[in-house]
Amino acid sequence: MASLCLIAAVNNDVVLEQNLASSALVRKNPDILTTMRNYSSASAAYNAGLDRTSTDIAVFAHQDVYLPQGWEDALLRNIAVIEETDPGWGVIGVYGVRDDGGHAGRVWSSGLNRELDTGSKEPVKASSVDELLIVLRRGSGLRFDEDLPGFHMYGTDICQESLERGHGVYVVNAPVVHNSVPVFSLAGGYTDAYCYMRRKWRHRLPVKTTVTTITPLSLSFLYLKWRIAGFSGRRARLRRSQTELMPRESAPDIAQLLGYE
Ligand SMILES: [Mn+2]
Repeated sequence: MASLCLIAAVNNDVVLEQNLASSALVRKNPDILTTMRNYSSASAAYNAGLDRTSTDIAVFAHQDVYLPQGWEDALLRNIAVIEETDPGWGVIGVYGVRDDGGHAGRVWSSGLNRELDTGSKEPVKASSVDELLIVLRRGSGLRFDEDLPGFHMYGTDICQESLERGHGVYVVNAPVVHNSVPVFSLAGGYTDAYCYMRRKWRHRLPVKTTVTTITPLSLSFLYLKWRIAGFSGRRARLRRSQTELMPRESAPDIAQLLGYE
């Protein structure tokens, strides 16, 4: 029955149960979800997940992502459209960066407290996808780079790997709820990943992610560090005021409100 599998790196069971595990797809078929715990990096967790599963389509999702009812049908329809022209595709996301640098996709972000929707209905060629959800075609032979430390930028990295090997990267219209919880900090780990990526993809710079642009200049790296410091502080203040001011909606309620299911 299952033509796809779901793989998630988990460090918070409450977040998992309230989001990814409460998706209809998982409730109907709990075996579809493989959870990876206690890995030192997202890449290590995801490769181990790949080795534990066998479906051609592997979906790597954050524990704080809720898949609306019928989401898998929307994904499979989009894959069929992509395969009409590109049967050798490598990576698909639900939100990402287009070749021209603009964003593409549709997702509810609880962290930003708004819906991101660029309005594209058809699959869009992309240069990077957001880590919230990454679809991999196993037949492409792609794997996550275990030399990339921590829990950041692995989506951008595997997209560069895919493009370098001639496998297309796309963003599709299959909206999800990203009930973002600050589980992994944007501090230390982020700059390590940034430096690794800048070294590894020297010949492809600048590389755009949905959060920042990886550039060759050290000045921009200092700027990023400064931005992240400010960003984390602002986020923490915002989150405090948000949690004080409004009750947190449940993921299924948000999906219903937005017409995702
Ligand atoms: Mn997340």
